[in-house]
Amino acid sequence: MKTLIKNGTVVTASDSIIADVLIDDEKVIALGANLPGEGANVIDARGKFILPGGIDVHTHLELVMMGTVSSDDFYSGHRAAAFGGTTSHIDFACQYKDESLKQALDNWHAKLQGKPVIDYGFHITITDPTDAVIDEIPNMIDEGITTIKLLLAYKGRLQVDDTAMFKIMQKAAAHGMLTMIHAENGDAIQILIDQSVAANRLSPVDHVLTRPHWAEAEATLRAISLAAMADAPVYIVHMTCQSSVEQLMYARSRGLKAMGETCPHYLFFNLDHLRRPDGAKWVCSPPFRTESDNEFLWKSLAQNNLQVVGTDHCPFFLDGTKEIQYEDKRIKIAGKELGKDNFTLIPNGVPGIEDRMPILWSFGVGRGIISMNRFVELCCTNPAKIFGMYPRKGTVAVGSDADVVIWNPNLKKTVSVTNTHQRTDYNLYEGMELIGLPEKVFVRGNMIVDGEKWLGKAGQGKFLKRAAGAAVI
Ligand code: DUC
Ligand code: ZN
Ligand code: ZN
Repeated sequence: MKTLIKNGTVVTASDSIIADVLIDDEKVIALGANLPGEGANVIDARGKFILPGGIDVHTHLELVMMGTVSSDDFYSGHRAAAFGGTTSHIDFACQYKDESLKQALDNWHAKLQGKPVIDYGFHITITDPTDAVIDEIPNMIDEGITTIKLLLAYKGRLQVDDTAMFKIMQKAAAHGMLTMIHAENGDAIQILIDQSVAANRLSPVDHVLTRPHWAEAEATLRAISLAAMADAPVYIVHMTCQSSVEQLMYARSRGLKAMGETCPHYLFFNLDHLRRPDGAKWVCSPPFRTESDNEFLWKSLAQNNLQVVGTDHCPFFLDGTKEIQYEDKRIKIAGKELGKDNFTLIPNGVPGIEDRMPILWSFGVGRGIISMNRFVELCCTNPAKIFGMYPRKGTVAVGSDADVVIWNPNLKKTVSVTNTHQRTDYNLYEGMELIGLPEKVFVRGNMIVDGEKWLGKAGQGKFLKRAAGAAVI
């Protein structure tokens, strides 16, 4: 089956050119002027942009945590992603105590049975780093897993120590794998949490106050320094503030193989949001900082001091005692109300898999902070390059998978939980005005979103085996 998209402007990380795009089956087979349309479904994209499908390298779908589960599963999360222009994502297969990496991976593959609509991969999160587990790391490459995630926070649950971090970075680097770090000092944070609880300071804003930006700055520099000693590439996930990004800038100015990601919510919100009556909405880790940090992150994206925008999509209902309607089902999942009297019990995480590209387009490209090409680089191309999927994913080029978004720069929407598709009961960006939205979305040549129409089918998404030895940007 052929599709010809005519007269649009193809936007890649480096160029914007008016060209037709010819798709045959799953691939882009030609780009150019006046391509022949015989036998093809022809779509006129005049006045619109043709972008590579977005890649979100940081998501947590149906993640069991804090007495509940993140409320988007591998079907609803994919549906929401697609409506926002994202056609691939990488989730985290988490190895828990006494499990092998292979067992963890099998558990995550099993969760997806019959559900995926967009393409997906996994990072492996190591939380029980025994010697046997560290020896198992290279085997992951045959499974298509080339990235390892470590958390330096969540003491007693997920946190690993410096011995493990260093050994894992060495092992990963020796096999061309990338180590990703959740950088917060979990030891200091746990003391601050204990002190806050003992003093009866239990409200949502205390979540922020017990996780200071210094905890992030310290852990960022520590991770980068160990990576330097291990001669390993390192990627710091969800960076929130000037003090940690400055550590990354220092490392990069010294030629270290260090890269960083931020998420859209860290560009907009600050600790005052946690003081609101619905403050639990905004509880995620690392937490929101200040308006000055928001501005610093925007600048960092523009100046390539950060390389990727992911989402850390990990939604929870604000009031999980009430059902919502999702497609043809009534859904009720315990959420943030679990911590209504104690911030330490509020499930950490916010939605964003659908919001990422529309929000970044309207407030980044729309305000002239980043160009369209930089937008593509941050949301599509750099993720594909850093995570071993380029040029199959992350660009519009002959031979690439036909993951394509027809982006209409004139479409407008006021964001609301009622006109977005993430399976939860609120949207962080409620009321914000967007100009420029995805109109048609293709995954490997199949149109899965057409305006408001959902054409995706559970099961059509494919597992992405990723390559080791990927680029350091
Ligand atoms: N932070 C969150 O807010 N949720 C999931 C995991 C994480 O690190
Ligand atoms: Zn994290
Ligand atoms: Zn995360």
